[in-house]
Amino acid sequence: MDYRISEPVVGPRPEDALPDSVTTAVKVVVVGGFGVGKTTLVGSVSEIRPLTTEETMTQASAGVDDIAGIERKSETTVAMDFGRITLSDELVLYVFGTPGQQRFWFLWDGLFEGALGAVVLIDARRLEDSFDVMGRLEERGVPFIVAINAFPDAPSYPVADLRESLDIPDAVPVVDCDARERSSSRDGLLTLVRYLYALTTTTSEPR
Ligand SMILES: Nc1nc2c(ncn2[C@@H]2O[C@H](COP(=O)(O)OP(=O)(O)O)[C@@H](O)[C@H]2O)c(=O)[nH]1
Ligand SMILES: [Mg+2]
Repeated sequence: MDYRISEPVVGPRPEDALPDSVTTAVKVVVVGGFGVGKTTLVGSVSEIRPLTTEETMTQASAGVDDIAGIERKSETTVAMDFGRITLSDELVLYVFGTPGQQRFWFLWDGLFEGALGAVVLIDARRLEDSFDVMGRLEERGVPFIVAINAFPDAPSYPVADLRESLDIPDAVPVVDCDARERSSSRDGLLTLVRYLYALTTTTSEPR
């Protein structure tokens, strides 16, 4: 067979290089139920082309992934999303998105290794999906903030009610977010970073 190299091998793009000033890299995870907007958030916020492993939903997940209310979604993330955002001259965040469905929990061990914290992304139309995710983060001792993703027909609960129904500790920040907006997604990540920083500088327990 005749093999020819038709394209030069493409190396990293110059814009993907980290500035020399960066001294700290922090790994964080975006986690949440099916279709809450994890891939959207990582994609909107990432300054490098995000890595996303999406696979068309098959019959295998029919009835397992509940698509009531999100009928147009035909893809679900099988493994993870990955992106990067430079928050200051010195600080870069590596953002991993991972599914919250219980059948993907086997991925969590590797993915959370070295992660300083998590954003729990929530669709207010399906609050119940986030219980398991937050419970599991608490078990693992991973600090997290909660971001309510803005879906047009989602009920808008007062934050106090959300805290109560989801049993979110007072110290844990709860923010609104539009995962499609870079600045909003960035604000969500900044909230997490500030919270993590506050945890390291206070003596009190986070919950
Ligand atoms: N209206 C609205 N739609 C969103 C938002 N974030 C995500 N979506 C849509 O919701 C669907 C599921 O998002 P996706 O990021 O794939 O969810 P994932 O399963 O958590 O990765 C997609 O069709 C997105 O376009 C948001 O903030 N607002
Ligand atoms: Mg996804």
